Amino acid sequence: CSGNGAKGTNGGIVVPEIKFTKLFINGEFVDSVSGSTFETRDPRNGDVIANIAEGDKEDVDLAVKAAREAFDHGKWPRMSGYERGRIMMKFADLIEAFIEELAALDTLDAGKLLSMGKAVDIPAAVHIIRYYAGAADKIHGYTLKLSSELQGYTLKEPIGVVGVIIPWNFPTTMFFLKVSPALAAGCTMVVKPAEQTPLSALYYAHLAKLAGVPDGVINVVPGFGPTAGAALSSHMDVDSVAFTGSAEIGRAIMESAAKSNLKNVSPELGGKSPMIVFDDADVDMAVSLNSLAVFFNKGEVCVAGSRVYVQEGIYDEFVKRAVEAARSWKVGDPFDQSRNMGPQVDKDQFESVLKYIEHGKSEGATLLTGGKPAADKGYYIEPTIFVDVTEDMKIAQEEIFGPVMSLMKFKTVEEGIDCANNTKYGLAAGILSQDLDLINTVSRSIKAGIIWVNCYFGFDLDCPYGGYKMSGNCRESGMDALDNYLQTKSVVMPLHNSPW
Ligand code: TXE
Repeated sequence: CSGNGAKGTNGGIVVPEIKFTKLFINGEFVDSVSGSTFETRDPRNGDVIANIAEGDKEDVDLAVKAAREAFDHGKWPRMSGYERGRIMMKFADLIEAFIEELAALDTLDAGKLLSMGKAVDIPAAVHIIRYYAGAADKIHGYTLKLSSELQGYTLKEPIGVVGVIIPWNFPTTMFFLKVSPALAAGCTMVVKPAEQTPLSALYYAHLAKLAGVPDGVINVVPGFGPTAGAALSSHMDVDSVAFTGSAEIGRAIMESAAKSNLKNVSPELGGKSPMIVFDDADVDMAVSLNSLAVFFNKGEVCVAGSRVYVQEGIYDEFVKRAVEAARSWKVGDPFDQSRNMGPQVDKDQFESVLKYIEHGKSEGATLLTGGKPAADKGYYIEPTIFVDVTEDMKIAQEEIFGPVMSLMKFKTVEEGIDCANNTKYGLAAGILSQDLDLINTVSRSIKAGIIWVNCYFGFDLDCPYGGYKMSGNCRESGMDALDNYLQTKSVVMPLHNSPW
């Protein structure tokens, strides 16, 4: 096999061949029971890329049956952690071999920059699998001394069949942040990729099989949320759902879980993360970090630092420089290495972002730059900055998930902290200052799962990450993520051979 699955060129741009369009159930690519398909579209122009088999309840039933069988009677949960880890390492090697093609698939399907896919997304996926492959043989319980009459130990057992429901903004990273710890724990799974971005997940199913992951362990059922997704979250034979997406759907999934078999749900939800820039911050650094925090991946990032609070002493200077920085982004074809911002993922998202921009204007915020589509066709939007934003405006409170920054001024440290916490979300926050006392005070006062000080997107796989408040209640990344896929069993016995 070669890693180059190029289909052809399009104005010098190499687009990948689409090899996998069917559901992947029990180790085979199959049509959906109904025979239905849905279109996945190219956000650069709205053209159809491929017709994908559309999974529905019957297909989810078949996939869950395969995953149940693989969990209850198959090799995967029973083999040693070391063996699971070896197969996972091979899976990672295969992904590395196909990096060009895999990065191009996410570019085509999600409008993500090809250069970032090759440099960050796909290498990160490889790293994630290898990290959890290394953890697979280090999952263990502990001994319990208990009372003078009893002793015991705990076992960490895989939670069972996992429903993995993922979004479209990081189709590859989201897949592996959930699938890798689930594999290491010994779980089996049914993955429902987002309807906007099914292509790479199907490719990963194929590579998993090549690597030796037994049939039934990873099943992939593309389809829509209210049908395939809802069938998974309400399924009586699914033991847990790992979900990343909106808070609204997170709530619906938790309701389905509660109304069916009370399955565990690990939700990673939306955000409206603040960046607080204090008077003593290095303005050059603050402006460039802030621009990256909001506009990276065209703002389709759950931890995007979209609410920017700047202390009054540097506010005017900051605003001027932030506008220059916003205008320096090169919006255009994500396959083109000279561009650094691609299109929004689809028409719905494009229209939703433009609607938020209209809300901002009608609610009285001042548009300083951007605010319009950036091309005649495709879903490109100009990097946009609003000032004169008040706390009660929609653009200050709701997750826009697009390249839109709200800039606000504050006076005192207390005011900065109060504003930053004035949100239903609590995923991330950024603090820019040189004063260690101030940094320590503020980082302990912000209600968010990760605080970045004088940096942003400082992700390291070993660092757990997740939400406070309505941003969710689980942790991904790091060893903590394994807890989402394990349960603890206590085994207790008498210390002496005395009757109990
Ligand atoms: O998300 P959904 P959408 C936020 C972001 C964005 C908004 C809407 O603000 O603008 O959500 O995006 C599946 N039962 N985030 O509509 O609907 C769906 O098929 C089970 C934040 O795309 O939450 C997809 O696979 N599943 C975010 C996944 O849920 C259902 C990432 C996410 O879709 C379902 C994405 C149902 N009833 C959007 N309905 C983040 N936290 O990173 C939908 N789904």
